[in-house]
Amino acid sequence: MRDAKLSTEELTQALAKLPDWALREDEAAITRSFRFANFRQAFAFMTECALMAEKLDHHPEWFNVYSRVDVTLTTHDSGGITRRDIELATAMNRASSRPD
Ligand code: HBI
Repeated sequence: MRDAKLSTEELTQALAKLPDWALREDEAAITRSFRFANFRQAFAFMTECALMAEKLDHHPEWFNVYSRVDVTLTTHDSGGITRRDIELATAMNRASSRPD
C-alpha cells in the first residue's frame, strides 16, 4: 500500500518537531548530518538504525565517513516524503541521543 506524500502544511508541522533535519532543495527528501565522537559510535548508531529500518520496512540513504553519518530519507514508492520518513527520522534522532 503506497503511502500518500505529506502536504506542505503536514511537512512543516513534522519538521518543526524534528530537530536538525532539513528539507532537500527539491523538497522530495529530508536530510540530516549526525556527528559522533568516533567511528565506533557512528557505526553503533548505524547498526541500531539498520534494525529499526528493517522493522519499519523503510530504509535510509546514508553515507558514513569516520564519525559522521549523513542521512537522506524519502519514500521511493511514493516519489516524495511520507509519514514513514518522519517516523524513521524521529527514531534516528532518539537513537543518536541515547547514551552508550
Ligand atoms: N525504504 N526509504 C524507503 N523507501 C521505499 O520506498 C522503500 C523502502 N524500503 C522497502 C521498500 N520501499 C519496499 O517495501 C518496496 O520497495 C516494495
